[in-house]
Amino acid sequence: MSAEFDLVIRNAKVTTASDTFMSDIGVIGGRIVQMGVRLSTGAREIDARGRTTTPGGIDAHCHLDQPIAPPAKMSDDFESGTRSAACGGTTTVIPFAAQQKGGSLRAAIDDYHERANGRASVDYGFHLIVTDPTPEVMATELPALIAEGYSSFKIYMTYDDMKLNDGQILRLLALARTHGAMAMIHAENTECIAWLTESLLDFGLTAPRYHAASRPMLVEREATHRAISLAELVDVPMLLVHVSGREAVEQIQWARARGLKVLSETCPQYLLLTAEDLGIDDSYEGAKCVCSPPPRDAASQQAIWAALADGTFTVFSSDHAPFSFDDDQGKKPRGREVAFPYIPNGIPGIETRLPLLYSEGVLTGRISVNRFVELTATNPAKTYGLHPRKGTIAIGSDADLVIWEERSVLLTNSMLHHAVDYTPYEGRTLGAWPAYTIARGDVVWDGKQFLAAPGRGRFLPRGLPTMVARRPASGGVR
Ligand code: DUC
Ligand code: ZN
Ligand code: ZN
Repeated sequence: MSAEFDLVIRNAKVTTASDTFMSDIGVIGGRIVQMGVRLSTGAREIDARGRTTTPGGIDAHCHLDQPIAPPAKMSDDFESGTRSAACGGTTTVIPFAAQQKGGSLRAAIDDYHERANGRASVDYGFHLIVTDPTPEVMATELPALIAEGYSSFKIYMTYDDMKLNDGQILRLLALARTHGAMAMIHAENTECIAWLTESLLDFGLTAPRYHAASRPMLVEREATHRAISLAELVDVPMLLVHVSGREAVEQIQWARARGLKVLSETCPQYLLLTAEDLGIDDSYEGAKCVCSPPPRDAASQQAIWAALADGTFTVFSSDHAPFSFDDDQGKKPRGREVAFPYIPNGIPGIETRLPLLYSEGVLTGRISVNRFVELTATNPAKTYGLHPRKGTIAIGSDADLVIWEERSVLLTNSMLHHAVDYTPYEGRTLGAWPAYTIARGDVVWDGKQFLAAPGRGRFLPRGLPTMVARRPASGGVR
């Protein structure tokens, strides 16, 4: 008798954002077609043995093979980056196609498709980064790209080659409102950073640890408040990315208390690292943890944990920005130890995001396993127009699943699958790792080996965000 299903997962403790229950999961053609007990046979069967089974993770903020100014170059392309994602339980990634100043958004998208096509092993969508909102971009390109499935774009308030002024941001927020897109904002006050950087360099303070001193919490707090105010003026939901500290959290909670639809994201580095990881002396090792915003202090870590637990944060992403340490295209540009403003910003984390949060959040009782699912899969899917195809375990959804093994794991870079030469979490003991990662019904990680071929991942044109209700747009700016 031939099997009814391509794959049956038996005895799964199915865990969604709202429920936990025992079930078998039947998969045909990469989709979940049946759930219940004692399902009929599958061509392949996996016994989950009562282990927690969550939706595959969605990493809605990661950088892969993103072109940047030489000599820096990202270590991970779509092949190594999505391999690493799969081995850590992530089955969908949404990296960024960045417009070059003077270039078109369409050119950025075309270039990025070329980089991903044939290389990705898990499904992927693209956010846009708008760096040059020309009349053509605003009137034609961006509305067309939103309709084609690029339904979110990032706005930078800092970085010389990316930053937009308040007027440009207002116009982009109005465009997001009209077309139903999600604006993502990197909130740091660029003038404060420039002045502090200049002052530190004038005093000869160049070590990696001064990166944190050049971007104190106030810098993020001010820009967060300004971004909230601009979105309030336009009356549009928006999402603040990589929120790092207590003062930014307070701004978000203040906005929510006023009824504003402010969504927010945080990342593992703000739970687990502090500014001290950038160095307590002038050692260059601290370059490994140079990212923006920088990790803060213990009080901020507590505030970020509390905001993860109480519902303040919407999504939990890696902000994987893969620059190797001992590499002249990475943290040592042209082979040199450089002053902090010249260290490429970002840390790796696409593979460790889910195991770290499961271990440090769920297993310690700081968050429930259902909240874990909400933050890492369901809310990212709703926020970026992928739900219910992605982000949940339900009949009709893609069979993107993680079966968790709760066991002690000593984390070392040698066990990871990215192309970066370090992890900032080297030597930590975790309490869980995926026993299986299943992507559209394919076992891509079996707890020991990566099993997918480059190119199995498909591009995902995304719908409009459904995370928050919106007022119908009344023809643009009010
Ligand atoms: N900060 C960003 O805004 N993006 C990439 C990495 C980083 O540190
Ligand atoms: Zn950013
Ligand atoms: Zn980023």
